[in-house]
Amino acid sequence: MADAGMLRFHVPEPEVRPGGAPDFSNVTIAEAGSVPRPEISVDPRTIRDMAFSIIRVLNRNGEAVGPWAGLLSSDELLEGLRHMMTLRTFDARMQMAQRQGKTSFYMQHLGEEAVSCAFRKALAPGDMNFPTYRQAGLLIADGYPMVTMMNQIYSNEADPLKGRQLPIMYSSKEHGFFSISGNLATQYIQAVGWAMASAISNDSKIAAAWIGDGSTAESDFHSALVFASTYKAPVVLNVVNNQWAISTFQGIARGGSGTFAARGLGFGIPSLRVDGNDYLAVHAVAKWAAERARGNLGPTLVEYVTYRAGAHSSSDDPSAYRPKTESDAWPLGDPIVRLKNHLIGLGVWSDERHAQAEAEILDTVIAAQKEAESHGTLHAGGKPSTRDMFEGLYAEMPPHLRRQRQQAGV
Ligand SMILES: Cc1ncc(C[n+]2csc(CCOP(=O)(O)OP(=O)(O)O)c2C)c(N)n1
Ligand SMILES: [Mg+2]
Repeated sequence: MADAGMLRFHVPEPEVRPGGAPDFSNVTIAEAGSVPRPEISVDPRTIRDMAFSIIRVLNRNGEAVGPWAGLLSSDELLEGLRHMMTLRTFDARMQMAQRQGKTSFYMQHLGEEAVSCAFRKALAPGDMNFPTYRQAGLLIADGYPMVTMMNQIYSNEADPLKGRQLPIMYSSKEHGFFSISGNLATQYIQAVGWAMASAISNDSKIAAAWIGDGSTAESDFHSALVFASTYKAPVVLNVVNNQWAISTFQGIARGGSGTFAARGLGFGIPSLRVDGNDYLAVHAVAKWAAERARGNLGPTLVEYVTYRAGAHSSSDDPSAYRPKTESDAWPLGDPIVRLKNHLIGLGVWSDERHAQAEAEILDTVIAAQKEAESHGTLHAGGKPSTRDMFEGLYAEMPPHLRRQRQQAGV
């Protein structure tokens, strides 16, 4: 019974703090293959329970089971494995480069590689992602050159963005990767607006919005859902729940809604949760949502349940706010290990081939790094020219900028 009288302020607390034993007993995980796969034209009111379950394809034995399985050939899965391994190796090298002072900043994807790598494969050419800083797999899986990514990280003379963006904030229209903005949640309103424009102009391209668990607390997230829902915008609304927003646990932004997917229900948006560490499940759900968008059926909200195994960024030390062994206790495992085991089970992969692929990928990443470093790093070698700072923004440069350029003597 509620007690009247003195009010108490409620602040959600994580299950454990540093020094405690990791505890994920509150994470309820559906058995692989147990969640049905509805038709894309399903009435959203009949699938509300999907916002509280987790769609999974790979079971504990590494087998692909259930109605969401069977979409990808073994060659496509081998390619997916290579993309995730490449992203992980790229991250490790760039994290090291940051420690060596070759760049000021880096952000890793450790443990979350399946989300962006598998999602990319559900899109068509011309579709547009509005990503955050933790979806570089969208570029890797689309064949964007790693050297170009590194040039951007080093802000060197070959940086396509000419040193004007924070390292890792890439941009590539050709690869459907809208310029990353550090202002989180802006991606949601922009993606929905872009999708609405695509529909208004009777185009066939769809948009994908990206946000982390913590950033769903921003009002942009909620405004975007209003527009997406009202105008049935052709957009996939992705929420990457990696359990943490820097040092803030996901319970703060989630509040009382139970899950992040459940946020979509009040808007009548079909809302699904998926095992974000299961390459096959991520791809299958992304495909389902993309088909709905392309078929004029409107938006879908997808929550990827995953875990940020690494630090938030090169400026962060997670041991200050969570147990050191928490990532080992994460019940959904590691996305690379799980796909590797699945492929071994299919008889198309082996531990030996995996080790060989790791070595080959490392060679490729190091070769790309050497090439990028020949164009300069943060403190050494070539830099973008000061003149570049004034270019590329206005078709006709306004007088005040012309004056500033003159003052700079460029
Ligand atoms: C609008 C806005 N507020 C605050 C920040 C500072 N900030 C940068 S990352 C971050 C945490 C975001 O967490 P989450 O959305 O869960 O994404 P994740 O880093 O876990 O991928 C915050 C608060 C920001 N970049 N933009
Ligand atoms: Mg997060």
